[in-house]
Amino acid sequence: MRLDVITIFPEYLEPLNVSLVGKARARGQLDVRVHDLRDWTHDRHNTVDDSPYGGGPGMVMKPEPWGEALDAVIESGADDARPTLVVPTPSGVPFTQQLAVELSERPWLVFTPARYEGIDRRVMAEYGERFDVREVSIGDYVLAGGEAPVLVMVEAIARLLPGVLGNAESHRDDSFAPGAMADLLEGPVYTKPPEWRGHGIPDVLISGHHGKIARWRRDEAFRRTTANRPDLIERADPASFDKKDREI
Ligand code: 6GU
Repeated sequence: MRLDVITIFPEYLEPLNVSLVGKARARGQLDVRVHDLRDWTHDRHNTVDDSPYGGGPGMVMKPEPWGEALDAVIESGADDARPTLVVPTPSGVPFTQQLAVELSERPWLVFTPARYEGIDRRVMAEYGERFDVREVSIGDYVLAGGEAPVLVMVEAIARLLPGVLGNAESHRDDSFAPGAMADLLEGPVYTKPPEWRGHGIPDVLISGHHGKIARWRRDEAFRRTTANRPDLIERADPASFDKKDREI
């Protein structure tokens, strides 16, 4: 998969050299290219923003540098290659595991993290005529720019690519993954030592009884979801819960 990021803070994307994403790049599973938007400005001050039409606080990112940057990045691909444009904005659709899966199946993503009050609307209109443009938010809070959301989205997407996670089964029980535990958050986990600062581990986990362990994990997942995300229980298909869940 190819990923391009166009930003006025290329150094903000340095974490893409680390850990899972960094290793995927080193192995050639991910081709990540970070570009400085100011490379496509032509004035002495490398201006990327201006005051909003209609007045109001803050500044708006000018369309011309984004147009030149996007044209150059898109032209650097194969003749008929069409990237999906991912535009981080608190006004976008929610970034969910489902959207991460969908984006992980695309061959080429171009991220356009903005600062200030966002990018002149005409940029999305122009590229929306020829490409799939997705405006995406990572949650109901406002950040100073889209760079941190790009790090979040790239990590969620990269770990879904074939061969990137060491153990393909690691996806299986993810909170929000489809399957038997769909609609439930993951429950607690334990490792050695068996006693730490006076805290033991649940006996069932060393019982060797796989059926009882599965039931315990499901009960814990149900308990945690009820406590932390009652909205997920409300929204779930009632048929996905069995009689024992309801006893919790
Ligand atoms: Cl994608 N951008 C900004 N600036 N703030 C956000 C966001 C994105 N998602 C949630 N808050």
